[in-house]
Amino acid sequence: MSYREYAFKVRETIKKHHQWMSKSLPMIASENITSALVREVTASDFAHRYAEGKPGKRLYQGCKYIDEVENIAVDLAKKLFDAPYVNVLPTSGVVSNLSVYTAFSKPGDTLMALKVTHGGHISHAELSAAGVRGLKVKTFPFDHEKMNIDVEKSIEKIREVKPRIILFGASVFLFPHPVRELREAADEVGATVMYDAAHVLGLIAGGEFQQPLKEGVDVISSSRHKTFPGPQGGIILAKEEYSKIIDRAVFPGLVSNHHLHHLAGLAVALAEMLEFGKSYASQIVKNSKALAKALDDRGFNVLCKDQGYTKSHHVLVDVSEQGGGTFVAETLEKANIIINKNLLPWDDISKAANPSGIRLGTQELTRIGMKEGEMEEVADFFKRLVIDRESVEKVKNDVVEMRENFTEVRYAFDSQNPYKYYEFL
Ligand code: DSN
Repeated sequence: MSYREYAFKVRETIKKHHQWMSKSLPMIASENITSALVREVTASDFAHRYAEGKPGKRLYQGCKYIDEVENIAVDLAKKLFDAPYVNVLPTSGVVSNLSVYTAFSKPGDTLMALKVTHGGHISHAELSAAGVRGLKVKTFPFDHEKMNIDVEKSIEKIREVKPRIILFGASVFLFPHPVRELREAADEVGATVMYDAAHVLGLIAGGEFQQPLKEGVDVISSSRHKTFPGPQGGIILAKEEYSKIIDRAVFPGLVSNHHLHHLAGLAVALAEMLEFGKSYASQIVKNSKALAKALDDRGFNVLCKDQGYTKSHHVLVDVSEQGGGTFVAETLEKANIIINKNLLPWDDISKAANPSGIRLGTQELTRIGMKEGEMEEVADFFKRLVIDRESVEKVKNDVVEMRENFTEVRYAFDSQNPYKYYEFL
Protein backbone atom coordinates (compact mmCIF):
# COMPACT_ATOMS: atom_id res chain seq x y z
CA MET A 1 0.00 0.00 0.00
CA SER A 2 1.28 3.49 -0.75
CA TYR A 3 1.56 6.03 2.05
CA ARG A 4 -1.24 7.94 0.37
CA GLU A 5 -3.38 4.82 0.54
CA TYR A 6 -2.54 4.39 4.22
CA ALA A 7 -3.59 7.98 4.86
CA PHE A 8 -6.95 7.52 3.16
CA LYS A 9 -7.41 4.09 4.72
CA VAL A 10 -7.47 5.83 8.11
CA ARG A 11 -10.29 8.03 6.90
CA GLU A 12 -12.22 5.07 5.44
CA THR A 13 -11.73 3.07 8.63
CA ILE A 14 -13.12 5.91 10.73
CA LYS A 15 -16.06 6.09 8.36
CA LYS A 16 -16.75 2.39 9.01
CA HIS A 17 -16.45 3.01 12.75
CA HIS A 18 -18.96 5.86 12.55
CA GLN A 19 -21.37 3.73 10.56
CA TRP A 20 -21.08 0.92 13.10
CA MET A 21 -21.52 3.21 16.11
CA SER A 22 -24.51 4.95 14.54
CA LYS A 23 -26.24 1.56 14.30
CA SER A 24 -25.24 0.38 17.80
CA LEU A 25 -26.28 0.73 21.41
CA PRO A 26 -23.22 2.27 23.12
CA MET A 27 -23.28 1.22 26.79
CA ILE A 28 -19.67 1.48 27.97
CA ALA A 29 -20.03 3.32 31.28
CA SER A 30 -16.88 5.43 30.79
CA GLU A 31 -17.82 6.92 27.43
CA ASN A 32 -20.20 9.51 26.05
CA ILE A 33 -20.94 11.34 22.86
CA THR A 34 -20.34 15.04 22.34
CA SER A 35 -22.70 17.49 20.66
CA ALA A 36 -22.17 18.86 17.16
CA LEU A 37 -21.03 22.19 18.60
CA VAL A 38 -18.47 20.50 20.86
CA ARG A 39 -17.18 18.57 17.84
CA GLU A 40 -16.96 21.71 15.76
CA VAL A 41 -14.88 23.67 18.28
CA THR A 42 -12.75 20.62 19.02
CA ALA A 43 -11.77 20.42 15.35
CA SER A 44 -10.78 24.12 15.33
CA ASP A 45 -7.36 25.79 14.92
CA PHE A 46 -7.02 25.66 18.72
CA ALA A 47 -5.76 22.12 18.08
CA HIS A 48 -2.56 23.51 16.58
CA ARG A 49 -1.54 26.10 19.17
CA TYR A 50 0.51 26.45 22.32
CA ALA A 51 -0.60 28.38 25.40
CA GLU A 52 1.66 27.50 28.32
CA GLY A 53 1.10 29.70 31.34
CA LYS A 54 -2.04 31.46 32.51
CA PRO A 55 -4.52 33.59 30.54
CA GLY A 56 -2.98 37.06 30.16
CA LYS A 57 0.48 35.74 31.15
CA ARG A 58 1.34 33.23 28.42
CA LEU A 59 4.80 32.18 27.37
CA TYR A 60 3.61 32.35 23.73
CA GLN A 61 2.10 35.05 21.56
CA GLY A 62 -1.13 34.43 19.65
CA CYS A 63 -3.24 33.50 22.64
CA LYS A 64 -5.76 36.33 23.06
CA TYR A 65 -8.77 34.28 21.89
CA ILE A 66 -7.51 31.16 23.62
CA ASP A 67 -7.36 33.20 26.84
CA GLU A 68 -10.96 34.27 26.34
CA VAL A 69 -12.11 30.67 25.93
CA GLU A 70 -10.06 29.45 28.90
CA ASN A 71 -11.56 32.16 31.09
CA ILE A 72 -15.05 31.15 29.95
CA ALA A 73 -14.31 27.49 30.77
CA VAL A 74 -12.99 28.30 34.25
CA ASP A 75 -15.89 30.65 35.06
CA LEU A 76 -18.51 28.16 33.86
CA ALA A 77 -16.86 25.27 35.76
CA LYS A 78 -16.78 27.31 38.99
CA LYS A 79 -20.47 28.07 38.56
CA LEU A 80 -21.56 24.56 37.56
CA PHE A 81 -19.70 22.82 40.39
CA ASP A 82 -19.90 25.65 42.91
CA ALA A 83 -16.13 25.23 43.22
CA PRO A 84 -13.82 27.99 44.50
CA TYR A 85 -10.86 26.72 42.47
CA VAL A 86 -10.80 25.01 39.07
CA ASN A 87 -7.92 23.75 36.96
CA VAL A 88 -8.85 22.82 33.38
CA LEU A 89 -5.35 21.94 32.16
CA PRO A 90 -4.94 18.20 32.85
CA THR A 91 -5.03 16.21 29.64
CA SER A 92 -6.73 13.17 31.16
CA GLY A 93 -8.22 11.73 34.32
CA VAL A 94 -4.97 9.95 35.16
CA VAL A 95 -2.99 13.19 34.73
CA SER A 96 -5.51 14.88 37.06
CA ASN A 97 -5.00 12.15 39.66
CA LEU A 98 -1.22 12.24 39.34
CA SER A 99 -1.29 16.05 39.66
CA VAL A 100 -3.24 15.80 42.89
CA TYR A 101 -0.94 13.08 44.25
CA THR A 102 2.01 15.32 43.37
CA ALA A 103 0.47 18.35 45.07
CA PHE A 104 -0.52 16.61 48.28
CA SER A 105 2.01 13.83 48.90
CA LYS A 106 5.64 12.78 48.77
CA PRO A 107 7.10 9.48 47.58
CA GLY A 108 6.80 6.94 50.39
CA ASP A 109 3.49 8.35 51.66
CA THR A 110 0.41 6.17 51.90
CA LEU A 111 -2.70 6.47 49.77
CA MET A 112 -5.93 4.79 50.83
CA ALA A 113 -8.14 3.90 47.86
CA LEU A 114 -10.39 1.17 46.56
CA LYS A 115 -8.91 -2.08 45.30
CA VAL A 116 -9.29 -2.45 41.52
CA THR A 117 -11.53 -5.53 41.95
CA HIS A 118 -13.75 -3.41 44.21
CA GLY A 119 -14.06 -0.75 41.52
CA GLY A 120 -10.91 1.32 42.10
CA HIS A 121 -9.39 2.83 38.96
CA ILE A 122 -6.03 1.54 37.79
CA SER A 123 -4.47 4.97 38.55
CA HIS A 124 -5.37 4.43 42.23
CA ALA A 125 -3.04 1.42 42.28
CA GLU A 126 0.71 1.00 42.71
CA LEU A 127 1.09 -0.43 39.20
CA SER A 128 -0.11 2.90 37.77
CA ALA A 129 -0.10 6.59 38.73
CA ALA A 130 -0.05 6.03 42.50
CA GLY A 131 3.08 3.92 42.08
CA VAL A 132 4.61 6.46 39.68
CA ARG A 133 4.36 8.99 42.53
CA GLY A 134 5.97 6.39 44.84
CA LEU A 135 2.86 6.02 46.99
CA LYS A 136 2.17 2.91 49.05
CA VAL A 137 -1.44 1.94 48.54
CA LYS A 138 -3.62 0.53 51.32
CA THR A 139 -7.14 -0.41 50.29
CA PHE A 140 -10.48 0.36 51.91
CA PRO A 141 -12.29 -2.55 53.53
CA PHE A 142 -15.24 -3.21 51.22
CA ASP A 143 -18.78 -4.45 51.85
CA HIS A 144 -19.69 -6.82 48.98
CA GLU A 145 -23.39 -6.77 49.80
CA LYS A 146 -23.68 -3.00 49.84
CA MET A 147 -21.11 -2.61 47.05
CA ASN A 148 -19.56 0.20 49.04
CA ILE A 149 -16.73 1.13 51.39
CA ASP A 150 -17.20 -0.44 54.85
CA VAL A 151 -17.34 2.61 57.12
CA GLU A 152 -16.56 1.07 60.54
CA LYS A 153 -13.68 -1.06 59.31
CA SER A 154 -12.31 1.85 57.26
CA ILE A 155 -12.24 4.14 60.31
CA GLU A 156 -10.11 1.54 62.10
CA LYS A 157 -7.83 1.12 59.10
CA ILE A 158 -7.38 4.88 58.63
CA ARG A 159 -6.31 5.18 62.28
CA GLU A 160 -3.91 2.28 61.82
CA VAL A 161 -2.22 3.16 58.51
CA LYS A 162 -2.49 6.97 58.74
CA PRO A 163 -2.76 7.65 54.99
CA ARG A 164 -1.53 10.96 53.57
CA ILE A 165 -4.39 10.90 51.04
CA ILE A 166 -7.79 9.23 51.32
CA LEU A 167 -9.20 8.74 47.82
CA PHE A 168 -12.89 8.19 47.17
CA GLY A 169 -14.36 7.48 43.75
CA ALA A 170 -14.33 4.45 41.50
CA SER A 171 -14.87 2.96 38.07
CA VAL A 172 -17.60 0.75 39.46
CA PHE A 173 -19.67 3.26 41.35
CA LEU A 174 -23.26 2.25 42.06
CA PHE A 175 -23.74 4.30 45.22
CA PRO A 176 -22.30 7.49 46.77
CA HIS A 177 -19.20 6.95 48.88
CA PRO A 178 -19.17 7.67 52.64
CA VAL A 179 -17.31 10.98 52.52
CA ARG A 180 -19.06 12.59 55.51
CA GLU A 181 -18.71 9.40 57.54
CA LEU A 182 -14.92 9.19 57.08
CA ARG A 183 -14.02 12.90 57.18
CA GLU A 184 -13.49 12.91 60.94
CA ALA A 185 -11.10 9.94 60.79
CA ALA A 186 -9.25 11.70 57.96
CA ASP A 187 -8.88 14.80 60.16
CA GLU A 188 -7.59 12.72 63.08
CA VAL A 189 -4.64 11.51 60.97
CA GLY A 190 -4.20 14.73 58.96
CA ALA A 191 -5.13 13.16 55.61
CA THR A 192 -6.16 15.07 52.52
CA VAL A 193 -9.54 13.89 51.24
CA MET A 194 -9.58 13.42 47.48
CA TYR A 195 -12.44 12.27 45.23
CA ASP A 196 -12.02 10.84 41.74
CA ALA A 197 -15.28 11.94 40.10
CA ALA A 198 -14.49 10.70 36.60
CA HIS A 199 -17.51 8.44 36.31
CA VAL A 200 -20.04 10.62 38.07
CA LEU A 201 -18.96 14.17 37.16
CA GLY A 202 -22.07 14.75 35.03
CA LEU A 203 -24.31 13.41 37.79
CA ILE A 204 -22.64 15.72 40.32
CA ALA A 205 -23.11 18.61 37.87
CA GLY A 206 -26.81 17.76 37.56
CA GLY A 207 -27.32 17.42 41.34
CA GLU A 208 -28.11 13.70 41.06
CA PHE A 209 -25.28 12.21 43.07
CA GLN A 210 -23.44 13.20 46.23
CA GLN A 211 -21.88 16.70 46.28
CA PRO A 212 -18.31 15.86 47.34
CA LEU A 213 -17.06 19.39 48.05
CA LYS A 214 -20.06 20.09 50.29
CA GLU A 215 -19.56 16.77 52.08
CA GLY A 216 -15.99 17.62 53.08
CA VAL A 217 -13.74 16.61 50.20
CA ASP A 218 -10.65 18.81 49.79
CA VAL A 219 -10.07 18.15 46.12
CA ILE A 220 -11.93 16.56 43.22
CA SER A 221 -9.96 15.10 40.38
CA SER A 222 -11.69 13.92 37.24
CA SER A 223 -11.84 13.21 33.57
CA ARG A 224 -14.63 14.97 31.69
CA HIS A 225 -16.06 12.57 29.15
CA LYS A 226 -18.16 9.95 30.93
CA THR A 227 -21.43 11.17 32.47
CA PHE A 228 -20.04 14.64 31.82
CA PRO A 229 -20.31 14.84 28.03
CA GLY A 230 -17.17 16.75 27.10
CA PRO A 231 -14.27 15.82 24.86
CA GLN A 232 -11.58 13.75 26.57
CA GLY A 233 -9.44 15.51 29.15
CA GLY A 234 -9.17 16.18 32.88
CA ILE A 235 -10.26 18.72 35.46
CA ILE A 236 -9.46 19.47 39.12
CA LEU A 237 -11.83 21.27 41.53
CA ALA A 238 -10.76 22.29 45.01
CA LYS A 239 -10.90 24.64 47.93
CA GLU A 240 -9.19 27.96 47.14
CA GLU A 241 -6.43 27.41 49.68
CA TYR A 242 -4.97 24.62 47.52
CA SER A 243 -4.79 26.63 44.31
CA LYS A 244 -1.04 27.28 44.39
CA ILE A 245 0.13 23.74 45.06
CA ILE A 246 -2.25 22.27 42.49
CA ASP A 247 -1.37 24.89 39.86
CA ARG A 248 2.31 24.10 40.31
CA ALA A 249 1.81 20.33 40.16
CA VAL A 250 -0.14 20.64 36.89
CA PHE A 251 2.03 23.25 35.17
CA PRO A 252 5.00 23.10 34.97
CA GLY A 253 4.67 19.76 36.79
CA LEU A 254 2.79 17.34 34.60
CA VAL A 255 1.34 19.28 31.67
CA SER A 256 3.31 21.37 29.22
CA ASN A 257 0.71 22.55 26.74
CA HIS A 258 -2.87 21.75 27.58
CA HIS A 259 -5.04 20.54 24.71
CA LEU A 260 -6.63 23.80 23.66
CA HIS A 261 -9.16 22.32 21.23
CA HIS A 262 -10.44 20.06 24.00
CA LEU A 263 -10.51 23.05 26.32
CA ALA A 264 -12.83 24.75 23.81
CA GLY A 265 -15.03 21.64 23.73
CA LEU A 266 -15.06 21.59 27.51
CA ALA A 267 -16.27 25.21 27.62
CA VAL A 268 -19.20 24.34 25.34
CA ALA A 269 -20.01 21.18 27.31
CA LEU A 270 -20.00 23.19 30.57
CA ALA A 271 -22.55 25.58 29.06
CA GLU A 272 -24.65 22.60 27.93
CA MET A 273 -24.57 21.12 31.42
CA LEU A 274 -25.51 24.45 33.04
CA GLU A 275 -28.53 24.56 30.74
CA PHE A 276 -29.54 20.88 30.53
CA GLY A 277 -27.51 19.11 33.24
CA LYS A 278 -30.32 18.64 35.74
CA SER A 279 -32.71 16.97 33.33
CA TYR A 280 -29.92 14.95 31.71
CA ALA A 281 -28.54 13.60 35.00
CA SER A 282 -32.00 12.85 36.33
CA GLN A 283 -32.91 10.85 33.21
CA ILE A 284 -29.62 8.93 33.32
CA VAL A 285 -30.37 7.66 36.82
CA LYS A 286 -34.01 6.88 35.98
CA ASN A 287 -32.78 4.92 32.98
CA SER A 288 -30.23 2.88 34.92
CA LYS A 289 -32.81 1.98 37.57
CA ALA A 290 -35.26 1.02 34.81
CA LEU A 291 -32.63 -1.03 32.95
CA ALA A 292 -31.56 -2.83 36.14
CA LYS A 293 -35.15 -3.77 37.01
CA ALA A 294 -35.94 -4.82 33.45
CA LEU A 295 -32.88 -7.12 33.39
CA ASP A 296 -33.77 -8.52 36.82
CA ASP A 297 -37.35 -9.18 35.65
CA ARG A 298 -35.96 -11.12 32.70
CA GLY A 299 -33.85 -13.46 34.84
CA PHE A 300 -30.50 -11.68 35.10
CA ASN A 301 -28.61 -11.53 38.40
CA VAL A 302 -28.44 -7.74 38.77
CA LEU A 303 -26.44 -6.68 41.82
CA CYS A 304 -27.85 -4.71 44.77
CA LYS A 305 -31.57 -5.30 44.23
CA ASP A 306 -32.27 -4.57 47.92
CA GLN A 307 -30.77 -1.13 47.55
CA GLY A 308 -32.66 -0.25 44.37
CA TYR A 309 -29.80 -1.58 42.17
CA THR A 310 -28.06 1.75 41.57
CA LYS A 311 -27.99 5.50 42.15
CA SER A 312 -25.68 6.28 39.24
CA HIS A 313 -25.38 5.52 35.53
CA HIS A 314 -23.96 2.07 36.32
CA VAL A 315 -25.71 -1.26 36.34
CA LEU A 316 -23.70 -4.31 37.41
CA VAL A 317 -24.73 -7.82 36.46
CA ASP A 318 -23.27 -11.15 37.53
CA VAL A 319 -23.33 -13.23 34.35
CA SER A 320 -21.34 -16.20 35.63
CA GLU A 321 -24.43 -18.39 35.07
CA GLN A 322 -24.74 -17.15 31.46
CA GLY A 323 -21.21 -18.05 30.33
CA GLY A 324 -19.19 -15.30 32.04
CA GLY A 325 -18.34 -11.69 31.24
CA THR A 326 -16.23 -12.35 28.16
CA PHE A 327 -18.77 -14.56 26.41
CA VAL A 328 -21.62 -12.18 27.20
CA ALA A 329 -19.75 -9.03 26.13
CA GLU A 330 -18.60 -10.63 22.88
CA THR A 331 -22.06 -11.99 22.09
CA LEU A 332 -23.67 -8.60 22.66
CA GLU A 333 -21.03 -6.92 20.50
CA LYS A 334 -21.93 -9.21 17.57
CA ALA A 335 -25.44 -7.79 17.82
CA ASN A 336 -24.15 -4.17 18.01
CA ILE A 337 -24.60 -3.77 21.77
CA ILE A 338 -21.33 -2.39 23.10
CA ILE A 339 -20.55 -3.08 26.77
CA ASN A 340 -17.57 -4.24 28.82
CA LYS A 341 -16.88 -7.29 30.91
CA ASN A 342 -16.03 -6.44 34.50
CA LEU A 343 -14.50 -7.98 37.59
CA LEU A 344 -16.90 -8.35 40.49
CA PRO A 345 -15.67 -7.81 44.06
CA TRP A 346 -15.36 -11.53 44.76
CA ASP A 347 -13.35 -12.18 41.57
CA ASP A 348 -9.63 -12.66 41.92
CA ILE A 349 -7.61 -10.26 39.69
CA SER A 350 -6.43 -13.35 37.77
CA LYS A 351 -10.01 -13.57 36.42
CA ALA A 352 -9.56 -10.29 34.54
CA ALA A 353 -9.63 -12.05 31.16
CA ASN A 354 -12.96 -13.70 31.94
CA PRO A 355 -14.56 -12.00 34.92
CA SER A 356 -17.97 -12.84 36.38
CA GLY A 357 -19.61 -9.56 35.57
CA ILE A 358 -20.62 -7.00 33.03
CA ARG A 359 -20.81 -3.24 33.68
CA LEU A 360 -23.43 -1.22 31.85
CA GLY A 361 -23.79 2.55 31.57
CA THR A 362 -26.92 4.43 30.53
CA GLN A 363 -25.38 7.88 30.00
CA GLU A 364 -24.92 7.65 26.23
CA LEU A 365 -28.27 5.98 25.49
CA THR A 366 -29.83 8.79 27.54
CA ARG A 367 -27.92 11.41 25.55
CA ILE A 368 -29.40 10.13 22.31
CA GLY A 369 -32.89 10.42 23.77
CA MET A 370 -33.74 7.03 25.27
CA LYS A 371 -36.02 6.81 28.29
CA GLU A 372 -37.39 4.12 30.61
CA GLY A 373 -39.50 2.45 27.86
CA GLU A 374 -36.43 1.93 25.71
CA MET A 375 -34.59 0.35 28.66
CA GLU A 376 -37.21 -2.44 28.55
CA GLU A 377 -36.43 -2.98 24.86
CA VAL A 378 -32.70 -3.04 25.56
CA ALA A 379 -33.22 -5.61 28.33
CA ASP A 380 -35.22 -7.74 25.85
CA PHE A 381 -32.25 -7.74 23.48
CA PHE A 382 -29.99 -8.91 26.34
CA LYS A 383 -32.38 -11.75 27.21
CA ARG A 384 -32.82 -12.87 23.61
CA LEU A 385 -29.06 -13.01 23.10
CA VAL A 386 -27.73 -14.29 26.39
CA ILE A 387 -30.54 -16.32 27.98
CA ASP A 388 -32.62 -17.47 24.98
CA ARG A 389 -29.53 -17.72 22.74
CA GLU A 390 -31.50 -16.43 19.77
CA SER A 391 -29.75 -15.85 16.47
CA VAL A 392 -27.33 -12.93 16.76
CA GLU A 393 -28.16 -11.70 13.24
CA LYS A 394 -31.89 -11.53 14.02
CA VAL A 395 -31.34 -9.52 17.20
CA LYS A 396 -28.80 -7.28 15.47
CA ASN A 397 -31.39 -6.37 12.83
CA ASP A 398 -33.79 -5.34 15.59
CA VAL A 399 -31.06 -3.32 17.35
CA VAL A 400 -30.31 -1.46 14.11
CA GLU A 401 -34.01 -0.81 13.54
CA MET A 402 -34.45 0.54 17.07
CA ARG A 403 -31.41 2.78 16.72
CA GLU A 404 -32.88 4.40 13.59
CA ASN A 405 -35.24 6.30 15.89
CA PHE A 406 -32.37 7.75 17.95
CA THR A 407 -30.05 9.67 15.68
CA GLU A 408 -29.54 12.98 17.49
CA VAL A 409 -27.64 14.16 20.53
CA ARG A 410 -30.05 15.60 23.11
CA TYR A 411 -29.44 17.92 26.08
CA ALA A 412 -27.45 20.17 23.71
CA PHE A 413 -28.06 23.51 21.97
CA ASP A 414 -27.75 21.86 18.56
CA SER A 415 -29.31 18.42 18.18
CA GLN A 416 -27.60 17.49 14.92
CA ASN A 417 -26.83 13.85 14.18
CA PRO A 418 -23.20 13.54 15.31
CA TYR A 419 -22.34 10.92 12.72
CA LYS A 420 -23.61 13.13 9.90
CA TYR A 421 -21.35 15.97 11.01
CA TYR A 422 -18.32 14.94 9.00
CA GLU A 423 -18.64 15.82 5.33
CA PHE A 424 -16.98 12.58 4.24
CA LEU A 425 -19.89 10.51 5.54
N1 DSN B 1 -10.92 2.49 32.67
C1 DSN B 1 -11.99 3.43 32.43
C2 DSN B 1 -13.31 2.84 32.74
O1 DSN B 1 -13.85 2.22 31.84
O2 DSN B 1 -13.86 2.99 33.82
C3 DSN B 1 -11.80 4.68 33.12
O3 DSN B 1 -10.59 5.29 32.76
